[in-house]
Amino acid sequence: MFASTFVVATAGHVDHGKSTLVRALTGMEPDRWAEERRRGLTIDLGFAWTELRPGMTVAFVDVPGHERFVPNMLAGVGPVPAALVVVAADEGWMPQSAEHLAALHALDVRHGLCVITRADLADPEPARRQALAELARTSLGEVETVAVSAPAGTGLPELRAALTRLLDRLPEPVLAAPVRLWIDRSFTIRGSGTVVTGTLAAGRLRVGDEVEIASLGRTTGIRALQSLGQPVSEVDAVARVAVNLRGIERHELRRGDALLTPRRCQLTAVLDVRVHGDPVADLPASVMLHLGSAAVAARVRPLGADTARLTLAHPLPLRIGDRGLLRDPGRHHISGGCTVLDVAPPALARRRAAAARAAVLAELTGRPDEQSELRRRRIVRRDDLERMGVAVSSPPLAGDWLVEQTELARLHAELPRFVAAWHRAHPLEPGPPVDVVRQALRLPDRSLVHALLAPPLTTRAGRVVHAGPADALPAPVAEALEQLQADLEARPFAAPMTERLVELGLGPRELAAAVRVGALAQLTEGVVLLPGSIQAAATALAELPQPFTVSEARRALDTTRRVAVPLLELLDRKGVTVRLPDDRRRVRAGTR
Ligand SMILES: Nc1nc2c(ncn2[C@@H]2O[C@H](COP(=O)(O)OP(=O)(O)OP(=O)(O)O)[C@@H](O)[C@H]2O)c(=O)[nH]1
Ligand SMILES: [Mg+2]
Repeated sequence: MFASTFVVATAGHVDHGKSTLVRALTGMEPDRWAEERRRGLTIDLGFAWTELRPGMTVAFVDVPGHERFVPNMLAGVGPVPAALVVVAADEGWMPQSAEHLAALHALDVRHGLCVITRADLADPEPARRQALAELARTSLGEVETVAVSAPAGTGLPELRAALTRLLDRLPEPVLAAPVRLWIDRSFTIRGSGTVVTGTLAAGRLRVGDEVEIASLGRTTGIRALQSLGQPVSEVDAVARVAVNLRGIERHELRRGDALLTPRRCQLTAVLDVRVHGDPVADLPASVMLHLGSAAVAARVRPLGADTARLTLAHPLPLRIGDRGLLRDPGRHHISGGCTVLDVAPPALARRRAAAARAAVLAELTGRPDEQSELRRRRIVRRDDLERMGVAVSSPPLAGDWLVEQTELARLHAELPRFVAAWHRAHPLEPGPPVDVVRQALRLPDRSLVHALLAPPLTTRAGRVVHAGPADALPAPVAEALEQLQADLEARPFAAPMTERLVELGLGPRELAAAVRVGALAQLTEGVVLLPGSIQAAATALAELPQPFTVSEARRALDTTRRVAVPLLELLDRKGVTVRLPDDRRRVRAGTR
């Protein structure tokens, strides 16, 4: 058995016996305030519980039926996945029965029971028939019904049995999930400080855990925990919990705030939703969004036929797939439910952006899906996706950066193309700085450039370069090449003489290897230069008055005919220079 407690909210018209029923089932008083008991009217949420069988407890969140207290009712049912719809036998289906059912439907509550109360005052059958017909049209669908009489105690054993069957069908909580505890009450206990209560729907809380307070963006420690009136050191979902927090004043927290596993939930004031219920075009420009135990004013910007952007008066900790309710408080009208599609949507700057956005939203399901999010976001941090409620399984490319597959293929192709183009534009530099590559590929982080590099590209001294041939050659050859590089620093076109090559241990085999990996450019037998020198020669020759003779070229390059003649012939073959009938040459336009 996964969890020992389940939470069920009551619902129904004022005075239909919700609190009386909870009292009869639990022996506890759900009307906590003296004023409630004096007036015989529930004003705020009440909490009570009873063990149905060993190891299975049901906790009730008892809500007020009076239409003035609908916001309190919504805070009660918001975080709870099951409902007990209460209808009095002697009054039958009433306006608040309908409004409460509309709220449950908007919130997509799928598990419930229908209880016909006050069965001692009238035949329960007509009320039962009507209630069942109303419920059948909603997310609750077909439910069991039980008729009870609180004073006589009739029907209570049957109700306990029906509740047991209901709880057996409820989905099991995910204990590994991050905590988001919607606060429904906060109070102070002398000597202990601030205590908040709520329904823990998923995850686990322990004394000593750090929790983030959504509205404050601040973390604090859990000093003590209670569940169902008992002190506990840890508590698993599903549970009613009271959390004693360190260093928090009572006025800093209120209903609608939330305790979170730190850094695991996205706080957002802008979200895109799918609306279920009234057409989006009929929504008022400003509504109340009820979600969890929170109620926050929201501006509505219609996007598609059933999608809209909501801008909240203050941010809430939200995830993809969260279900909320939209209400027009002026008209006392529940407009419908809404499913959160995106908690980090792009800004809509231009008019056309809204239409494009509507097309994107039309495809979204509200089920957090890694591949769908990756496709739209291309590159995203794993933490950010997880904060939105997405379970991530693909490995990050670098750090915690995830890159979508086709985007990855595009980047792998684009990076060498960019580096090659950059080389053409900057022939004398070893390669583009990493940050230049990052910007050109529109990557959010330099670590991604490093991760995208594949041989022969690598980084050296903060630049993307072709893997140095020195990396691929035997150590003695690589060392000899480094010395050669030093020799040629001052006079890059003074090719080493045979004696120097012998001295460096660069025989024909070593030279051939160096040429093969591109570490040396061979002009002719035994005449080698560094590979960059060919491009440098072209650049230098282009600066001469055109056309020029071999001697003029030799002087410009500060070298001898042994090098100048084969070098010019190589440039002729590459099409960099053109040899004229009088043996002079000119640099072809456009090759600089
Ligand atoms: N005869 C009879 N009276 C009942 C029964 N259940 C409730 N009542 C009476 O109905 C009245 C309203 O009961 P409550 O339990 O306060 O109703 P409620 O639904 O909690 O009302 P709100 O919370 O204000 O919406 C009280 O006077 C109860 O004594 C019942 O089974 N039989
Ligand atoms: Mg009541």
